[in-house]
Amino acid sequence: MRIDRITLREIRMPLVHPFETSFGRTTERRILLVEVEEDGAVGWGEVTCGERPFYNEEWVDAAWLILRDFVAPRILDIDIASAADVGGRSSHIRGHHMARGGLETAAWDLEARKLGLPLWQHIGGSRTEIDCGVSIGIQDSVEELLELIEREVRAGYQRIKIKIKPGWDVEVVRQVRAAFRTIRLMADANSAYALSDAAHLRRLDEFDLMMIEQPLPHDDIIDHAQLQARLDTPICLDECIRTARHAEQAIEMNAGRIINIKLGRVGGFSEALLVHNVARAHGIPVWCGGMLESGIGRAHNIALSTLDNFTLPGDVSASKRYWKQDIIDPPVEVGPGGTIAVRDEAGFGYELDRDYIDALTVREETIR
Ligand code: OSB
Ligand code: MG
Repeated sequence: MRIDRITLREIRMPLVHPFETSFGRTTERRILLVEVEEDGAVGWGEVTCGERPFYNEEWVDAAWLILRDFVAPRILDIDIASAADVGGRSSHIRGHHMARGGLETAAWDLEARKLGLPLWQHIGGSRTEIDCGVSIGIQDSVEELLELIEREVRAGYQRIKIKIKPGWDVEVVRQVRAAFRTIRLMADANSAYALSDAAHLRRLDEFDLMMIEQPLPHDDIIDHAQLQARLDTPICLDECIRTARHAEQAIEMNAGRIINIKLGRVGGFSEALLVHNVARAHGIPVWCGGMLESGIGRAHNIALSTLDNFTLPGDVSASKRYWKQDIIDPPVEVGPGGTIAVRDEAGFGYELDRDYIDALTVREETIR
């Protein structure tokens, strides 16, 4: 492939409900979209970083500059064998996986469209529907949380993830479990604890959680291994796994028993495939995480989730849980059984609502 244009666009989209994690609350998303073009054919990607450098080091303004000043010059008007080689063109850049992943995923979409293949088939996926869970943020009261869970369980979602932090953890999980005795339930701490909290976290063992996600610091695989040795509940790693090598090391050390794969966090499809394969080779199940994506990132997540080792429900859910109106058509919908059916159109499989994207755009820059 030979990409002759890269366009960066920032759109603003208010969330239907604010989303709160241990590191903060989001009410309006700033989303950086990446469009790549080759001979008139285009592909689209989404940079999945947050508005602030709190989940990882990335945020929208930094991602824009990384792409414009350091990635684009390594991609434009250069013959690249295939989308699988796009990520490697910027692997000399330290970190900034989400910025780089926005362009990498756009290149995969472009390549799939040119081949006339659905993206999920192009990456080697085999599922025709994917299993869905939801991630529910920290609420003002347990009553509100219980109501939200009730609604999502009734909608058919196959597992419920709640966010925890010190002061909103054991007693909240106890009440949720008391109200919903049989649901598949898990908790995500987004790095809010330290290894010295091990005795406290052990109290979660009595609630039959599927897993506890990323309890300890974002970059500390070693402490997670220490903690896993003291917990019955499986640890799922999110923030810690930025490369396939990290996955290998974490698995070797027994730092967790499940891996959440996010396209952005690992820099795109090529590395996500490697993480998936490493986990599969070790018998470690994976699932697809979410970053409050617009329809574009959501469509990429659906494609990723069709790989065979995505055996647990992910955080990929219906557009309407996030947006009054999504930028893709149709919006992502979840059936009563809690699944999303893949689409057979070429590329990521949805139409873009270009007029709506234009209306949401606050800045745009084209690099040739
Ligand atoms: O840790 O999985 C996370 C949202 C923002 C940042 C980090 C995370 C999340 C979610 C939401 O859990 C998943 C989603 O619904 O997109
Ligand atoms: Mg997480």
